Amino acid sequence: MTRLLLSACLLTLAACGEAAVPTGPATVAVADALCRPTPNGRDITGCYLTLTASQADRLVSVGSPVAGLAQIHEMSTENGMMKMGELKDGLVLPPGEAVSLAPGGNHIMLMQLKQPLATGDQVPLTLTFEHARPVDIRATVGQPPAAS
Ligand SMILES: [Cu+2]
Repeated sequence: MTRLLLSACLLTLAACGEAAVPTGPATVAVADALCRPTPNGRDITGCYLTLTASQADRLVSVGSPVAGLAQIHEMSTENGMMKMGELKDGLVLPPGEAVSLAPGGNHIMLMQLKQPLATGDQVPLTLTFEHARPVDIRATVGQPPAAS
């Protein structure tokens, strides 16, 4: 009897847990947006930031007026070589969990840059999500802290 009661309580708890998921408008908080200065003569650079979605969401695309093309990239290892490629289905954002795009991992790739990016510049980025409204941010240009 005790065991039965206990499992009934656990079931109720699980149900309560699910009901506690916020049902308000989907939002995504963006922090620590940073783009690397462009290497000499290159028209390509990487940007990093941290995304926290209020509900399960997905970063589907990125745009910037300073770049002809912006993609969400992932890093992978192939035959011992680091490679990067586009995340064609976007980047999954679990609810309430901070997802970092950081050196050595996922990043935003800006290509066909219309001007060089120097330390201290601001880069406007528009992030588009599956559920949340698009977010406009300004990333600061600078060197990311060395990966630990
Ligand atoms: Cu890349």
